[in-house]
Amino acid sequence: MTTINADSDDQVYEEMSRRGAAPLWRHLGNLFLDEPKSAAVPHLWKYPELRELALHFAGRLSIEEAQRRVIMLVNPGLQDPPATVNTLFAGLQVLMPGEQAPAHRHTANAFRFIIEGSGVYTTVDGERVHMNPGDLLLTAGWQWHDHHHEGDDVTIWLDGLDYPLVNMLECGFFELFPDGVQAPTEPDDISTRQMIHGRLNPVWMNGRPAAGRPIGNYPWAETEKALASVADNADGSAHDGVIFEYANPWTGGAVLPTISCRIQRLRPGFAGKPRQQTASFISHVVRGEGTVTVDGRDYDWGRNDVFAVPGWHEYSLSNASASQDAVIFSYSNEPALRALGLYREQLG
Ligand code: GTQ
Ligand code: FE2
Repeated sequence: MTTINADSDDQVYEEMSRRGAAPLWRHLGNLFLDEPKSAAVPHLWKYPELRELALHFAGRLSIEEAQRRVIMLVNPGLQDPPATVNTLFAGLQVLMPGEQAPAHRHTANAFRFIIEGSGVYTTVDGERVHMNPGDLLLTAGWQWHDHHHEGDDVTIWLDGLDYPLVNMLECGFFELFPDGVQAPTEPDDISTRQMIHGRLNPVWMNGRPAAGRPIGNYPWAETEKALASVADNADGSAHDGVIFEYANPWTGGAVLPTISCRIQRLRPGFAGKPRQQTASFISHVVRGEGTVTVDGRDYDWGRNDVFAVPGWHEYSLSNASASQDAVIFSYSNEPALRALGLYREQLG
């Protein structure tokens, strides 16, 4: 039995630490904040700068060596381990004609939003899913996937993953596919062709393929049709303009358990009201130019740029153009927060 000197608190604090204990009264302020304080900071990445870096390595780093040639978008406040916002990652992946990235799977959920290129597909659990600019492709956690480029142009897409959350939860698993490349076992693009109608779900498909990812690709043509069809007769949200969430056709909810993907149109002259939310999000500009104002600071974005807004920062979006729409793709961790009862927002 150890004895401690009851006359000296300092010695007792040291002994407390040796015994694997700590005084809550010295930690309260850090452990129970009045409100969230993000380690991540708001940040804007300019596409031309990232593209130049990506193409440099496309010319001299083989896909065999790189496995996946991805330029990570690292938040200045989240460098170790690197992440883009607290629970989410963004990267720009380059695939050159003739290349294929080895088949693998991971528990992290992933998607790709295509920026440029054609003639590319990803085989997802045996289904070849073709992609074109503006398409949203899903790879839910633990689905096998390998990328193939059979076209002639440089392909670049935005990767979104939730590995920062998965790793924080210490639930990360990764596996290489035994033969390197999956042989197709399903008709090409079958999940998209059967499921994209949204209001007409094929009953016999219920539960297959993996219920987590019923649609392989949300094609840009469908997305653009939705944006165009409400263009002139809906005001949308005062904060976000006309905004749609990509939906899982069976549940009507977010496309991945931890990630909500959205597309929004800011009309010419749109000036969004400010809001803040516990969810963190990352946005990719499909077209147009505008500004996101975060905590009073302006970040001016243009085509293909990416910006990150960590949770609980007040932000607003605007499109200063008098004639051009702005269209933005974004993804957030809102479903994860909602599932845990932690989603809050404050509307300005
Ligand atoms: O394309 O499978 O950006 O596994 C990071 C991890 C992309 C991918 C990333 C990945 C992938
Ligand atoms: Fe992957």
